[in-house]
Amino acid sequence: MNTHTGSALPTRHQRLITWINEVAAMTTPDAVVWCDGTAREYAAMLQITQEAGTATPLAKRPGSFLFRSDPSDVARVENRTYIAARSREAAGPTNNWIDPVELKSTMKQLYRGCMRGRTMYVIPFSMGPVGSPIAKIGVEVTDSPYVVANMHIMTRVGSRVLEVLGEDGEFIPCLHSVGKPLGPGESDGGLWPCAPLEQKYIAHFPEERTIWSYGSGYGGNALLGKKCLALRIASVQARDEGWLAEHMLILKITNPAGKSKYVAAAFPSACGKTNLAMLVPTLAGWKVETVGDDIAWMKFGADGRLYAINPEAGFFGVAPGTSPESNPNAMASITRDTIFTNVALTSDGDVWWEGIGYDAPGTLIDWKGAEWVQEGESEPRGPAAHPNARFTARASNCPSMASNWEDPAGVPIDAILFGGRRPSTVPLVHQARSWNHGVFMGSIVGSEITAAALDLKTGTVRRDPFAMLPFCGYHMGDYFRHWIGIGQRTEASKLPMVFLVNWFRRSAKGKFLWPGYGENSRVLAWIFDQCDGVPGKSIETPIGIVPVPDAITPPDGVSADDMRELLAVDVAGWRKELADIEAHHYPTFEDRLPAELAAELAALKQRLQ
Ligand code: GTP
Ligand code: SPV
Ligand code: MN
Repeated sequence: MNTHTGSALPTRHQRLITWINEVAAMTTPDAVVWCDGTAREYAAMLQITQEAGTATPLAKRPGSFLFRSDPSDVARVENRTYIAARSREAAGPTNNWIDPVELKSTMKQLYRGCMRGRTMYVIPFSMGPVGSPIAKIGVEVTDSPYVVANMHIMTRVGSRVLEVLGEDGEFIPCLHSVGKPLGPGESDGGLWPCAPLEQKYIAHFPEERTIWSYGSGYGGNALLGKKCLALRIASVQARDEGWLAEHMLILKITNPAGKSKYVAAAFPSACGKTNLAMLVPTLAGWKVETVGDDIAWMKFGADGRLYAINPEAGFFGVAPGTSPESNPNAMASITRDTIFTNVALTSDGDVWWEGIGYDAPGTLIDWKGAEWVQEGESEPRGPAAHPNARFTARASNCPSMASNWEDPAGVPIDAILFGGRRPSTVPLVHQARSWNHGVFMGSIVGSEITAAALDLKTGTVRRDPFAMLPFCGYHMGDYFRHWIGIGQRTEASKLPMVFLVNWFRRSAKGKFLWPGYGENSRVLAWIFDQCDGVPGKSIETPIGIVPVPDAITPPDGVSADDMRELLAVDVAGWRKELADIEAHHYPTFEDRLPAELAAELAALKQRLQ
């Protein structure tokens, strides 16, 4: 660490220094610290937060800490997230828009003096391996030591980034404040600092490639390399430069013969990316390894294929539902050096959450800091862990990482999966007939809303095209067009095959028909063979290519009837689906909806007659 006042600056990048000075003049912190990314600095952040009473060390997990956020600051806030492009049209119908000049003036008033009583940290970070040609550099300014520690895990932070930046390299300025200035002698009193909802702004200025975030300390609102830079800003750059920045996991799958393929999959928030990326196959002889669990940047290689890299260095994973049974690799990743947020605390200094695989050991402290016991309570109480409770863990601690996960050249993608939580209509798996049909599939994805966004009603199905609804930095109709265009830039045989999957079909009684998790390897194996053109495994149907009845062996507990239901083409359901897309979804994009997608919709309607 390097204090602004004491020693020399760690950079001679004049634009960066000028920006930092401007921000400091506006926000008036007590001190400015340039982060160097060292283990010592990480330890110092945890020391500071421990002393402030916001971090609790976990006796059972070395180097690990629990944070409890303010109950109002537990997830992304989509209706406070803005794409402040110069024109409303550029942000499109699916993004919140404010005129950038107006938004800056509003936010500058909030930023004025907002770091009083706090230290301002300057975090130079790289998305992607430091110095690699595909990596992007950001500099996050924040008044939250929690954010500094999380950025250490999620990105590559430190002096090496400044070296690469040199004296005039490109960087994306990311300004963040929790929005809670302190008066003289005032402290946070052990509470998580943040601003009230109506003062929260997660703002993106796509033409300037700048991010301003105010008022929240949580996840994607505050760790600005993730959704803000690597998706919202990067999607704009990707559009301009002919590549893809996507809300996708990346996995490597190896069949019993030792042949490997790479799969990228876009599912909406809290719909199974981390779990699929770390899957332990139940199918004998198959192996899955992890490249990334949330974000993929895909570019064409010299051979005309799409290559993907994971720009992150860690996981910000959903805790509830994570157990040794469902995701042993995640459980192994979080045994040490992990930051837990909004999980429950046990009396012996361990963590607990709903779905961890065993009963709560005695009385817990729940995510709100209150005593909590699992049973025998007369008063109804909420869950011990918030449904969007998260762990922040280093990828390097995850046993399933592929040996080449940091290869700057990326990995060649054989298959792209789309999916979401659909209780009905959408079968377990079906394959697109062509690239454009695959883009159509991505564009119509619907999913039940989860707890990953604070301000939405969980459980209701909404359209979440490409799982990018909250993350696309420009007009979604143009984004669809960009995807169509990607398919025209190379030979069809070099494009990934596209599939739509659904692990979340429910029976009439409301139970999941498919056990999911490791059993999803059965579906991955079918996808693998489809990519290899193995004959006899599939048939054409009106909605696309589906497995023949015996191509996927049902796992234990799934009857032949269940299997038929999982793979059936529900003609009546699809007609309703298409009517909804035609009446409510596609009209949203007006004249920016690519003709190719309107044609796919018409052709599918025709096939379902
Ligand atoms: P974000 O980090 O928000 O982008 O989420 P994600 O897409 O990585 O989702 P994640 O893998 O963390 O899963 C979210 C929730 O879905 C967890 O509670 C999981 O236990 C549950 N889940 C994941 N995979 C499956 C599955 O195959 N079947 C079922 N029924 N639940 C699953
Ligand atoms: C998501 O919501 O898709 C996440 C969590 O991955 S956050 O980082 O908060 O965006
Ligand atoms: Mn995500």
